[in-house]
Amino acid sequence: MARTQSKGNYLEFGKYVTTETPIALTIAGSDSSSGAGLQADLKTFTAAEVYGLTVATAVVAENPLEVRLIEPVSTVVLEAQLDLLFACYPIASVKTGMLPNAEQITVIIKHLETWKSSHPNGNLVVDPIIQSSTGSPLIKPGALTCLVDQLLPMADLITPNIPEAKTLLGAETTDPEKLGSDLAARFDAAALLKGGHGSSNTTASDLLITEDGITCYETNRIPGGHRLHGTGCTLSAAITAYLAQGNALEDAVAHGKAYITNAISHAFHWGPDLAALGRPR
Ligand code: PXL
Repeated sequence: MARTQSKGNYLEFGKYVTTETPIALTIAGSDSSSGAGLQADLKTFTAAEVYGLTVATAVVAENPLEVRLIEPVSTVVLEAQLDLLFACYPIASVKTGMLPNAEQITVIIKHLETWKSSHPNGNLVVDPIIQSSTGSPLIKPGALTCLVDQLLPMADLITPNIPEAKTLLGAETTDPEKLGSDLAARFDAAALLKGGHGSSNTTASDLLITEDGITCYETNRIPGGHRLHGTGCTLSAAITAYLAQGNALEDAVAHGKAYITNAISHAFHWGPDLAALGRPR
């Protein structure tokens, strides 16, 4: 595919960005079923009244039952998207989701370093996606080291579920408090341990660990909620949106938790095995 020429001076263009609406960027895979990935992120940004930008890392052909095929985009395509968006928009917060390989992660880190140096208040939320809810790997095994050693130390907030936290730390424990504290200490970042995979049948607790301590966000478990895919992506995206609006981390997480609980309560059900997160009201 031919590349088009640059059409102008983007620094000049940036001067005319006058909107008050905060802008959030997701760097993630495309989920054809729109439950997870950048479709989930964009829907969430929009519902939270933030303007959402999307950089696609991969096309994932899937439905709620099966991941059939994954096509990572080339680093050339990735870099063109990142170049154009970072050059033009005043991005307040960035979320990363599915990052399929180390080459992509290296390119993304380069852009995030430049963004962070010019946006000291910008927030980077890293949702360390390792596999789909149907069990398909979404990152090459060799790229995990790059994610852990290079991207996670740049994050302001890391949002794993318990299995992801165990893999990132190479830990055996399933204790969310221990996993969260170890992540926060190792990466000098806040960690939100998402409780969807927790042991309780009645409550869903997410634990936020920061240098100020531990906050538990607990709601009643909504029957059938665990069958919806994209709940983790949606929670992290909601937090990213609320951070872009200028909320403090603890408040952004509280609003994000309310958002995902509401989206699960209003899930769409088309059949016994076919459901999706709904639109919060
Ligand atoms: O839910 C994890 C996830 C994230 N990103 C993409 C996905 C999935 C799950 O399938 O497809 C693109």
